[in-house]
Amino acid sequence: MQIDVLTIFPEMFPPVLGTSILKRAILKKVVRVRVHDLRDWSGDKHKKVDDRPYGGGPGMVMRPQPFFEAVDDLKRQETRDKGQGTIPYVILLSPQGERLNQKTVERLSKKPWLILLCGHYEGVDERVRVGLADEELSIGDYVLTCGELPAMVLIDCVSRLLPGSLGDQASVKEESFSLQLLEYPQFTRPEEFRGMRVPEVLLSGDHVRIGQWRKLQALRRTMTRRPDLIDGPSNSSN
Ligand code: 4HQ
Repeated sequence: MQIDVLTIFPEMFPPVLGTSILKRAILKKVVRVRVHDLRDWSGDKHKKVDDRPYGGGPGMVMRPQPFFEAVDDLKRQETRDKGQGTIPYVILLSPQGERLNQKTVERLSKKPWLILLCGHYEGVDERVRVGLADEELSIGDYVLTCGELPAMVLIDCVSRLLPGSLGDQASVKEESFSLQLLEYPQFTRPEEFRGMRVPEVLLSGDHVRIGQWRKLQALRRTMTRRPDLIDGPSNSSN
Protein backbone atom coordinates (compact mmCIF):
# COMPACT_ATOMS: atom_id res chain seq x y z
CA MET A 1 0.00 0.00 0.00
CA GLN A 2 1.02 3.55 -0.72
CA ILE A 3 0.13 6.34 1.74
CA ASP A 4 0.72 10.03 1.05
CA VAL A 5 0.23 12.60 3.79
CA LEU A 6 -0.38 16.30 3.21
CA THR A 7 0.54 18.30 6.29
CA ILE A 8 2.00 21.60 7.44
CA PHE A 9 3.96 19.71 10.13
CA PRO A 10 5.86 16.99 8.25
CA GLU A 11 8.41 16.78 11.06
CA MET A 12 5.83 15.16 13.33
CA PHE A 13 5.88 11.94 11.31
CA PRO A 14 9.41 10.45 11.21
CA PRO A 15 9.60 9.64 14.95
CA VAL A 16 6.39 7.59 14.72
CA LEU A 17 7.10 6.04 11.32
CA GLY A 18 10.62 5.16 12.47
CA THR A 19 9.59 3.16 15.52
CA SER A 20 8.68 -0.47 16.17
CA ILE A 21 6.17 -2.23 13.93
CA LEU A 22 5.59 0.71 11.57
CA LYS A 23 9.33 1.03 11.06
CA ARG A 24 9.56 -2.66 10.19
CA ALA A 25 6.53 -2.57 7.89
CA ILE A 26 8.12 0.32 5.98
CA LEU A 27 11.53 -1.42 5.80
CA LYS A 28 9.82 -4.56 4.51
CA LYS A 29 8.00 -2.43 1.92
CA VAL A 30 4.65 -3.65 3.18
CA VAL A 31 3.64 0.01 3.15
CA ARG A 32 5.23 3.09 1.61
CA VAL A 33 4.57 6.35 3.42
CA ARG A 34 5.48 9.71 1.93
CA VAL A 35 4.96 12.87 3.94
CA HIS A 36 4.61 16.14 2.04
CA ASP A 37 4.75 19.71 3.24
CA LEU A 38 1.48 21.29 2.14
CA ARG A 39 3.21 24.68 2.03
CA ASP A 40 5.04 23.52 -1.10
CA TRP A 41 1.69 24.01 -2.88
CA SER A 42 0.69 27.29 -1.20
CA GLY A 43 1.39 29.23 -4.42
CA ASP A 44 2.21 32.13 -2.12
CA LYS A 45 5.54 33.81 -1.47
CA HIS A 46 4.92 33.62 2.26
CA LYS A 47 3.83 29.98 1.99
CA LYS A 48 0.51 30.84 3.56
CA VAL A 49 -2.00 27.98 3.51
CA ASP A 50 -4.78 29.61 5.54
CA ASP A 51 -6.99 32.68 5.28
CA ARG A 52 -9.79 34.49 7.12
CA PRO A 53 -13.26 32.93 7.02
CA TYR A 54 -15.90 34.43 4.72
CA GLY A 55 -18.71 35.74 6.87
CA GLY A 56 -16.32 36.57 9.67
CA GLY A 57 -15.74 34.80 12.93
CA PRO A 58 -12.73 33.68 14.89
CA GLY A 59 -9.72 31.78 13.62
CA MET A 60 -8.44 30.88 10.19
CA VAL A 61 -9.54 28.43 7.52
CA MET A 62 -7.24 26.31 5.37
CA ARG A 63 -7.39 27.34 1.72
CA PRO A 64 -8.62 24.73 -0.77
CA GLN A 65 -6.05 25.34 -3.49
CA PRO A 66 -2.94 23.82 -1.82
CA PHE A 67 -4.84 20.59 -1.10
CA PHE A 68 -6.29 20.33 -4.63
CA GLU A 69 -3.02 21.11 -6.37
CA ALA A 70 -1.04 18.75 -4.18
CA VAL A 71 -3.41 15.87 -4.94
CA ASP A 72 -3.32 16.74 -8.68
CA ASP A 73 0.49 16.68 -8.57
CA LEU A 74 0.63 13.36 -6.74
CA LYS A 75 -1.74 11.84 -9.31
CA ARG A 76 0.28 13.25 -12.21
CA GLN A 77 3.50 11.93 -10.68
CA GLU A 78 1.92 8.49 -10.23
CA THR A 79 0.79 8.43 -13.86
CA ARG A 80 4.29 9.43 -14.99
CA ASP A 81 6.00 6.76 -12.83
CA LYS A 82 3.64 3.87 -13.48
CA GLY A 83 2.26 4.68 -16.93
CA GLN A 84 -1.30 4.02 -15.92
CA GLY A 85 -2.46 5.73 -12.73
CA THR A 86 -3.84 4.03 -9.66
CA ILE A 87 -6.72 6.05 -8.21
CA PRO A 88 -6.01 7.45 -4.76
CA TYR A 89 -8.55 7.27 -1.98
CA VAL A 90 -8.52 10.68 -0.30
CA ILE A 91 -9.30 10.95 3.41
CA LEU A 92 -9.80 14.12 5.44
CA LEU A 93 -9.18 13.77 9.17
CA SER A 94 -11.58 15.91 11.16
CA PRO A 95 -13.90 15.74 14.16
CA GLN A 96 -16.84 16.10 11.73
CA GLY A 97 -15.98 12.79 10.10
CA GLU A 98 -17.50 9.42 10.71
CA ARG A 99 -15.92 7.80 13.75
CA LEU A 100 -13.06 5.47 12.86
CA ASN A 101 -13.57 1.87 13.88
CA GLN A 102 -11.95 -1.47 13.10
CA LYS A 103 -14.42 -2.22 10.31
CA THR A 104 -13.42 0.97 8.51
CA VAL A 105 -9.75 0.19 9.12
CA GLU A 106 -10.24 -3.23 7.49
CA ARG A 107 -11.96 -1.69 4.47
CA LEU A 108 -9.22 0.95 4.05
CA SER A 109 -6.46 -1.65 4.37
CA LYS A 110 -7.66 -3.06 1.03
CA LYS A 111 -7.07 0.20 -0.86
CA PRO A 112 -3.88 0.40 -2.92
CA TRP A 113 -3.33 4.11 -2.30
CA LEU A 114 -4.45 6.50 0.43
CA ILE A 115 -3.93 10.25 0.56
CA LEU A 116 -4.42 11.71 4.03
CA LEU A 117 -5.29 15.39 4.45
CA CYS A 118 -4.40 16.92 7.81
CA GLY A 119 -6.37 19.99 8.82
CA HIS A 120 -5.46 22.83 11.15
CA TYR A 121 -6.83 26.04 12.62
CA GLU A 122 -10.63 26.26 12.66
CA GLY A 123 -10.79 23.75 9.84
CA VAL A 124 -10.54 23.44 6.09
CA ASP A 125 -12.51 25.12 3.33
CA GLU A 126 -15.71 23.14 2.73
CA ARG A 127 -14.76 22.57 -0.92
CA VAL A 128 -11.99 20.21 0.21
CA ARG A 129 -14.71 18.00 1.70
CA VAL A 130 -17.09 18.33 -1.20
CA GLY A 131 -14.69 18.24 -4.12
CA LEU A 132 -11.59 16.39 -2.99
CA ALA A 133 -12.09 14.00 -0.06
CA ASP A 134 -13.66 10.59 -0.69
CA GLU A 135 -14.25 10.17 3.00
CA GLU A 136 -13.98 12.17 6.21
CA LEU A 137 -12.91 10.39 9.38
CA SER A 138 -12.66 11.27 13.05
CA ILE A 139 -10.60 9.25 15.51
CA GLY A 140 -12.93 10.09 18.39
CA ASP A 141 -15.10 12.68 20.07
CA TYR A 142 -12.50 15.01 21.51
CA VAL A 143 -10.75 18.04 20.07
CA LEU A 144 -7.13 17.79 19.02
CA THR A 145 -4.87 20.64 17.96
CA CYS A 146 -4.28 19.14 14.54
CA GLY A 147 -5.07 16.36 12.07
CA GLU A 148 -1.55 14.93 12.16
CA LEU A 149 -2.11 12.66 15.15
CA PRO A 150 -5.29 11.21 13.60
CA ALA A 151 -3.37 10.61 10.35
CA MET A 152 -0.70 8.70 12.29
CA VAL A 153 -3.36 6.70 14.11
CA LEU A 154 -4.84 5.74 10.75
CA ILE A 155 -1.44 4.82 9.29
CA ASP A 156 -0.75 2.68 12.34
CA CYS A 157 -3.97 0.69 12.44
CA VAL A 158 -4.18 0.22 8.66
CA SER A 159 -0.52 -0.84 8.33
CA ARG A 160 -0.72 -3.55 10.93
CA LEU A 161 -3.43 -5.29 8.90
CA LEU A 162 -1.32 -5.47 5.75
CA PRO A 163 0.06 -8.93 5.01
CA GLY A 164 3.65 -9.22 6.22
CA SER A 165 3.57 -6.38 8.73
CA LEU A 166 2.97 -8.30 11.95
CA GLY A 167 4.89 -11.44 11.11
CA ASP A 168 1.99 -13.30 12.67
CA GLN A 169 -1.48 -12.81 11.21
CA ALA A 170 -2.90 -14.87 14.09
CA SER A 171 -2.59 -11.82 16.34
CA VAL A 172 -4.67 -9.80 13.84
CA LYS A 173 -7.54 -12.29 14.21
CA GLU A 174 -7.18 -12.38 17.96
CA GLU A 175 -7.18 -8.61 18.40
CA SER A 176 -10.23 -8.23 16.22
CA PHE A 177 -12.09 -10.59 18.58
CA SER A 178 -10.92 -8.42 21.43
CA LEU A 179 -13.08 -5.65 19.98
CA GLN A 180 -16.22 -7.68 20.53
CA LEU A 181 -15.41 -8.51 24.11
CA LEU A 182 -12.93 -6.77 26.39
CA GLU A 183 -9.86 -8.70 27.51
CA TYR A 184 -9.89 -10.73 30.70
CA PRO A 185 -7.48 -9.59 33.46
CA GLN A 186 -3.88 -10.72 32.94
CA PHE A 187 -1.25 -11.41 35.58
CA THR A 188 2.42 -12.28 35.58
CA ARG A 189 4.94 -12.85 38.38
CA PRO A 190 5.08 -12.32 41.32
CA GLU A 191 2.11 -14.13 42.91
CA GLU A 192 1.75 -11.28 45.36
CA PHE A 193 2.63 -7.66 44.62
CA ARG A 194 2.13 -4.88 47.19
CA GLY A 195 -0.53 -6.93 48.93
CA MET A 196 -2.42 -7.77 45.74
CA ARG A 197 -2.63 -11.48 44.97
CA VAL A 198 -3.02 -13.25 41.65
CA PRO A 199 -6.46 -14.97 41.58
CA GLU A 200 -6.08 -18.50 42.95
CA VAL A 201 -7.70 -20.13 39.91
CA LEU A 202 -4.85 -18.97 37.65
CA LEU A 203 -2.34 -20.85 39.81
CA SER A 204 -4.47 -24.01 39.91
CA GLY A 205 -3.31 -25.52 36.63
CA ASP A 206 -6.95 -26.44 35.91
CA HIS A 207 -7.32 -25.19 32.37
CA VAL A 208 -11.03 -25.83 32.15
CA ARG A 209 -11.65 -23.67 35.25
CA ILE A 210 -9.18 -21.07 34.00
CA GLY A 211 -11.01 -20.87 30.69
CA GLN A 212 -14.38 -20.46 32.43
CA TRP A 213 -13.01 -17.80 34.77
CA ARG A 214 -11.52 -15.79 31.92
CA LYS A 215 -14.73 -15.92 29.90
CA LEU A 216 -16.74 -14.74 32.90
CA GLN A 217 -14.31 -11.90 33.64
CA ALA A 218 -14.34 -10.76 30.02
CA LEU A 219 -18.15 -10.74 29.95
CA ARG A 220 -18.44 -8.90 33.27
CA ARG A 221 -15.89 -6.34 32.28
CA THR A 222 -17.60 -5.74 28.94
CA MET A 223 -21.03 -5.38 30.52
CA THR A 224 -19.87 -2.86 33.09
CA ARG A 225 -17.47 -0.83 30.95
CA ARG A 226 -18.66 -1.22 27.36
CA PRO A 227 -22.29 -2.36 27.25
CA ASP A 228 -22.41 -0.89 23.73
CA LEU A 229 -20.17 -3.73 22.52
CA ILE A 230 -22.81 -6.26 23.59
CA ASP A 231 -26.01 -4.33 22.76
CA GLY A 232 -24.80 -3.25 19.33
CA PRO A 233 -24.99 0.13 17.59
CA SER A 234 -28.38 1.07 19.14
CA ASN A 235 -26.72 1.91 22.44
CA SER A 236 -23.80 4.20 21.59
CA SER A 237 -20.74 3.43 19.47
CA ASN A 238 -19.65 0.76 16.91
N1 4HQ B 1 -8.98 17.63 14.84
N2 4HQ B 1 -10.34 13.12 14.69
C1 4HQ B 1 -9.07 20.11 14.58
C2 4HQ B 1 -9.52 16.57 15.54
C3 4HQ B 1 -9.74 15.23 14.93
C4 4HQ B 1 -10.33 14.13 15.58
C5 4HQ B 1 -8.38 17.52 13.51
C6 4HQ B 1 -8.91 18.93 15.49
C7 4HQ B 1 -8.52 18.76 12.64
C8 4HQ B 1 -8.50 21.16 12.48
N3 4HQ B 1 -9.44 14.83 13.70
N4 4HQ B 1 -8.32 20.00 13.35
N5 4HQ B 1 -10.79 14.06 16.81
O1 4HQ B 1 -9.86 16.76 16.66
O2 4HQ B 1 -9.80 13.56 13.55
